[in-house]
Parts: sequence; structure tokens; C-alpha cells
Amino acid sequence: MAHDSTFYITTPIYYVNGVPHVGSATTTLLCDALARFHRLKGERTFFLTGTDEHAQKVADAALIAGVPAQEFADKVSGRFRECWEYLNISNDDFIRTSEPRHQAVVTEVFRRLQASGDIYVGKYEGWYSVADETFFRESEVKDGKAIESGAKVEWVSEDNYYFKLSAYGDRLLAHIELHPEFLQPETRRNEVLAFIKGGLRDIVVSRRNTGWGIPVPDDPSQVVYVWFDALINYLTATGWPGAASWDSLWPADLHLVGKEIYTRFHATLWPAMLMGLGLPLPGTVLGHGWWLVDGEKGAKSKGNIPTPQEVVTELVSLSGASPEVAKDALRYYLLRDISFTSDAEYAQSHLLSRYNADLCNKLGNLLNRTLKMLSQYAGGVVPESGAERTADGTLATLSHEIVQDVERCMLAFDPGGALASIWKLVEAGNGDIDTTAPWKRHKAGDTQGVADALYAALEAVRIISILLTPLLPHVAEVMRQQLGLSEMPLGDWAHETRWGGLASGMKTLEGQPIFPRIDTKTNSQKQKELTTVTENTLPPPPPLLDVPEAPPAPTYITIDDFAKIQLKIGQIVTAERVEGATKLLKLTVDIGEETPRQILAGIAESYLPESLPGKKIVVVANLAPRKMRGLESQGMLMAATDAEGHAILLHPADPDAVRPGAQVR
Ligand code: ME8
Repeated sequence: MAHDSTFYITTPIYYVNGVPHVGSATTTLLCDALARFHRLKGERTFFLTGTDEHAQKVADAALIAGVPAQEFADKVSGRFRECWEYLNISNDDFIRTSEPRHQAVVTEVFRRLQASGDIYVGKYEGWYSVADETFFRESEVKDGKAIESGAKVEWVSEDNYYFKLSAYGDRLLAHIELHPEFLQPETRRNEVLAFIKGGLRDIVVSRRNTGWGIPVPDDPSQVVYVWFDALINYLTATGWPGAASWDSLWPADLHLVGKEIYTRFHATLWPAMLMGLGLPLPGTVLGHGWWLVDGEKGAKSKGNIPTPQEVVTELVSLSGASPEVAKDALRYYLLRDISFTSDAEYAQSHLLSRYNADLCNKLGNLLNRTLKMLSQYAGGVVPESGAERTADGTLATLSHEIVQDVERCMLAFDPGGALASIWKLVEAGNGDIDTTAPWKRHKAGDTQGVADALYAALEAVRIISILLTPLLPHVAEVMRQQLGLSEMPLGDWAHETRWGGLASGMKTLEGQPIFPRIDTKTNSQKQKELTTVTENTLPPPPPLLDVPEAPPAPTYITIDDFAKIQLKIGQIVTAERVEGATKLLKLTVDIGEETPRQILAGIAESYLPESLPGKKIVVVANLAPRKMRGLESQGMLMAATDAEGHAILLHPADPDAVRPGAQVR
């Protein structure tokens, strides 16, 4: 820790122009795991998350929704809070940049930097991207787009306030040099070094006041630039500058963010602002890669990435697992497969594969078979003197190594590495049961052999449940319940991870399967792939495995199946009858492409052609073109059927709010 009082960890504060999705959930879950680990180690911990509200894109989204920006921000910020509660996130604070406590601190920072000469007045003429909320240089823009992100840029010409970023290059380089742990992973540190060595320019820190944002002190014609405002949240939450205890929290130990907001903002601007204020820099700034969906960044603006609630609901319906278990299964997948050094493909099939292979067939199996054998061969009671007799055995030795490795990973901010390590112990637990074969020993009347094998397996399961406590909190708790330990207070990490903690004579519960297997036969083609993956990689079912089949899943389609259908808002341009056809109309429909599409629709009995031009409707945009009466139809209109069987077109409820080409989900 950068200071010895409190472990302080932060997520980015998320823009409220869209709802949380599995990308934002990943960063939040990574922080949650790390915060829970430090609490379990007995350290005071402060975990901060929240929402970033003063972006132009938030004001734009509110305008489209037709509500005042603050009302819009309240609503979407609430969605983030709800989602984190739903996912059992253990944050200690939730900050909103529209709160008075934050506005006061931003004002104070602005004033102090003005007073020291770090903020000065200037005129800005250049490019701005609303999607990135970033100013770009000429060399960073090509064909009207930011090269880095591909987002559209617009030319702005405003009188603004500037921050003297250029003055901090050398000091930043010196700090990075002196503190190798400051910027991680190494590839990103190198990127930052190159960015700073390329020459830092002063940065605009205010924008014209259009009614949304924190006013610049003594100049209400301007509001503070959203990034300058947002970064300060990390300081606001400590109570700086007035609260007596702010420096027990500051500096933060870890800012965890996605890679797109790493170099420019968290690794350069923010540390320079802190230097300007004379405050210490955070211990570590860590950037992870993106989830890609079909090779593209998963993003709320693209609507190509599901919400955690959608994924959990889906997993519950496919597996029959409880929602709380499904939430931990999602945690497992996100924490295990996100990458710090590169991007990773997010796919439901990968999640289901992890569920069946790792959770059901490995962890669930180990727990079930151990408890089942204990119940059959030893009346469900923990064997006598097991701790001493197994202390030098394979599982005890490995468990000792794994505990150290998991601790090393968690201290290095790597929950995925910790999970990979824990699964080595899970596999070894199953392997040990296969080798010691208690069922054979039981048959041969080797009571002591059975007792020792079962004690070792049980103790491995108990230690696994402790190691999983910060990572999969619900599953860890259920494991402890089944081991009969739920009434026992959880001691600290060092104590609980020591071999031999399970006391002889304790009664375990009859195990209930936590992870019902996903029945790959009754599910779609997607799960057929899954069958291949799991059947090829798994050993034959071990003896005594008694996991009941999941109830047959209803014939739902998956979110991935639905995502294949591209629905768009279209605006009808022309409509006419097709000669010789009583039902067909030939339409041209603008769906935001260069030229309108020709679409044939069987709606002539419901609509007069002249009533249609200008109407906004819903179009299936990626239907293969087909010919009808010699004419090509390049899409389909969505319609309901009335009592007489007539087609009734679907319209957006608020047609003025959506443009042709807008996605329908
Ligand atoms: O950037 N894969 O907010 P934001 C992985 N308000 N993580 C992803 C992701 C993906 N496809 N998409 C989003 C902002 N994330 C600013 C931050 S902080 C002072 C201000 C995660 O709502 C990832 O952590 O655009 C990323 O950095 C963050 O969400 C961006 O959230």
C-alpha cells in the first residue's frame, strides 16, 4: 500500500448516457474482488465507484429522451446503483459528479490552480469529439475522425481556460522512472512514456456553458471540462480539503480503468493536476483491455454488449442455477477471461463453457462427491485426527503453495490469475480422490485410508472456499454452508488458509449441487459447440457423481441469437402499388444508408400508399434480399396482426426522437 492506513481502490466513474453492461461490470467486479480481499486480510478498505454526469453526450442523450439533463442523469445513475447492488458489489461510497460535495471540490481545485498560475485564459480552436469527450490535435485527426477511436470530431472555436500540462512532462517522467509500480501493465507504461516524450501541450479545461456542468468560478459563461471535473471525484470522496481524515485515504492505492482512458487522462492529466495541487500521486494506475464482441469493442453506444441482468437471466434459464449462483458464474467468467495486456472476445458460448467445464464439472463435482462420500462412508462427520495425518500429504503441500500464489496474484491486482491458481487446487482435489479411490478402500475395509482421503479432500474444499470468498462470494458462502461452517465466524486470511482448520467431529450437510449442468442436448446450436468443447476436454464422469440433470430448458433463443437480427428505424420515402398484386406495396425506405432500400410489404389491404410517406417504422435490415413478382425486396417491415388478420405497422412511440438508421433492440 502507498500508505499504511486504508486500502483505497477506485473504478472509473461511468457516463450516464447509457446503462451498465458487462464491460463496466468487469472493472467494477475486478475492484470488488480486490476490495473484498483486502478486507478479508483485515485491512481497512475503501472502495469507490460512481457516475460521471457532466458530459456533453449526457446532455445530448437527455435532449433525445426529452427530459432535463439532471433528471436524465438521476435516472441513469440510479440504474448503475441498482446494477451494482444486483451484482453484490461491496462499494463503500457511490459518488455522483452532480452532487454538491463534488462541485465544491472541483471549484476549490480550479481556484487553487488558477491562483498558482497553472490555469490561464486562452482561445481554443481545434477538434473535439463528443463520443470521446476529448480534444484532439490536427495530427490525431483524419477524414473528420479521431484516429485513436474512429469517433467523429467537430471543429470548435471558443474562449477557454487552459491547464499548463506542458510544464509537467519532466516531473511526470521522473516519477514514472522512480516508481515502477505506478503505471501497469508495462506495455501501457511504455505507451505513456512515448506519449509524454512526444511533448505535452497545455490542455483546455473549460467549455462554453450551455446549461450543463460545473460553472468555472467567477465566470459562469464557462463550465469545467468534463474530464477535469471527473478525475477530481477520486479526491472528493476522501473529504479533501476540509475533512480531518482525508489523508488517511489519499493517495489512492489503485485506480483501475479500461485502456481507452488510461494514457491521456489517468496516467498523464490526473497526475499532473495532483502535482499542481501539491498532492501525492496514486500508488498504481492499472489499465485493462476491452471485451470485444465479434471483434469490435463492446460499447453502450453500439448496443452490442449485454447487461449483467440479461446474462444472468439467460444463465438461470439455461442451467436452472439460482440467480445468486448465476451472478457468481458471470463474475467467474469476467474475472477469469478479461486481459490486462490485450483485448478478449466476449461470447456467451465462452461463458457457458466456463460454467459447465470449470464450475459444474470441476468445482461442483469436487464439492458434491466429497460430501456424498463423507455421508456414505463416515456418516457426514469430519474424521478424527485428519489434520495431523494429512499435514504432509499432496493436497496439503499443494494447498500451501496455492494460498501463497493466490495472495501474490491478489496483491498484484490480478483476480484472474488468482482464479487460475485456485482451479489448480480444484483439479488436484479431484485428481487426489481419483487416485486415493476411497470407494475401493471402503470396500477393502480400510477405514483409516477412507478417513484420511476424505479429510484431505474436505480440507482442500474448505481452503478453496476461503480463497474464493473475495472472488465468488456467494458460491464461497454456499460451500461453507454445505461444510457445516456457516455458523462459524470467518477468521482472517492467514488463519483461515492454514491447513488443518476443519475440526474433527463436525457434521457436514448433505450436499446439494450448486451448479446444475447445462443440458447441451436440449439447447440451441450454440450449445452444440459447447458439448464438443466440454466433452473433449473433460475426463470421464468420476464415480459417485450425482448431479441431477437440469430441468429441460424452455425453447428460448439466446441474446446472441437475437443479436443476429438487425432491427432499424426506417422512414418511408415512397409507397406505390405493385401491378397485379392485391396485397403488396412497393416502398422505398430510408434506413440511414446512402440510398433508400426498396422493400416489398404485404400491407396493401391495411394502408393506402399515399398515407405512408414520412412514417417511421421498424425494419429488419439484414434479411437476405429476395425477389417477389420480379422485384427485389431488401428488408422487411415489422407488423402486428389485428383481429381480421390485417398487418398493422409498428412505429416508434416518439417518432421525432429517433433518426432513420437508429438501432432497435
Ligand atoms: O470513460 N470492455 O466512462 P464510460 C471492458 N466517464 N471494459 C469496458 C468496456 C469494454 N468493452 N466498455 C466499458 C468514462 N468498459 C468516463 C470515466 S473516470 C474519472 C471517468 C469499462 O462510461 C472500462 O473500465 O465510458 C472503461 O474504461 C469504462 O467502462 C468506461 O466507462
